[in-house]
Amino acid sequence: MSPKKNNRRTFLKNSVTGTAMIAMGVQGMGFLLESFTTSEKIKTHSFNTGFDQQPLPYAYDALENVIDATTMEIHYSKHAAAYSKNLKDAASAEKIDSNSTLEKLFPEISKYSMKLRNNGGGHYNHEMFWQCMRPKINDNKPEGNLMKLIEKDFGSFTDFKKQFADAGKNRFGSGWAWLCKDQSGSLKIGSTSNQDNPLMNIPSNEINGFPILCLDVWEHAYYLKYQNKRADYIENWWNVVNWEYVQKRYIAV
Ligand code: MN3
Repeated sequence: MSPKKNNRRTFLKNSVTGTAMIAMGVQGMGFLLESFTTSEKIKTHSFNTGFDQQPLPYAYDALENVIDATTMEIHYSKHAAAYSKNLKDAASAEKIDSNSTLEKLFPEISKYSMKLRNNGGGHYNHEMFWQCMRPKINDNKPEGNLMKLIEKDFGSFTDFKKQFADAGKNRFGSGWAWLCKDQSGSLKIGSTSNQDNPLMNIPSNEINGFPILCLDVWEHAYYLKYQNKRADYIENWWNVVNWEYVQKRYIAV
């Protein structure tokens, strides 16, 4: 068995254990969380994602000069809203508890329909994507421990940005670029196609782990302002990354 396959199996096995722990309830289980691996903690962290859209954390025009207001409005109120609605339809048809979370479903998503996979991913990825951004800040970059981790795993912040941007640029067709935390706490970069994400148990996934930063590289995310120039969109996007949020996600798992 290849190391990659082995990692995936370990990830899935641990995810199932984590689900069982959730069923027991999180209250008063702090002493047990200490021994959790990353994927097990995913089930208990504070970023659990339900099926409804949360309010956009800023106005449609808050990211202007990087992402225009019209793109934001269509993206949030049409594209992302449709994923949420279709996810709820699929969950209802497949008799999934409406109080369940996507973090519980993704490690076993392959046993459900493509409608649930596409719309579950579409909803989760966008809910995370909105939080990963904030109004533009000059000289925007991570601080403290997160910057140290990035420098340890990628050499420098510049090298990290290049590798992440390449993941987005080289994703053929529609998909997402990701920065993930793996079970050892290391950072990894990869991309997924369509609305798949690194929490899903999909054999074709090139990256598994807990996502802490994501970038939508579907054309609907940038075409009005950037047309075919995906690289320019990514280059500009660094100015609006919410590094505090990324760090919170890293700490949560
Ligand atoms: Mn999108």
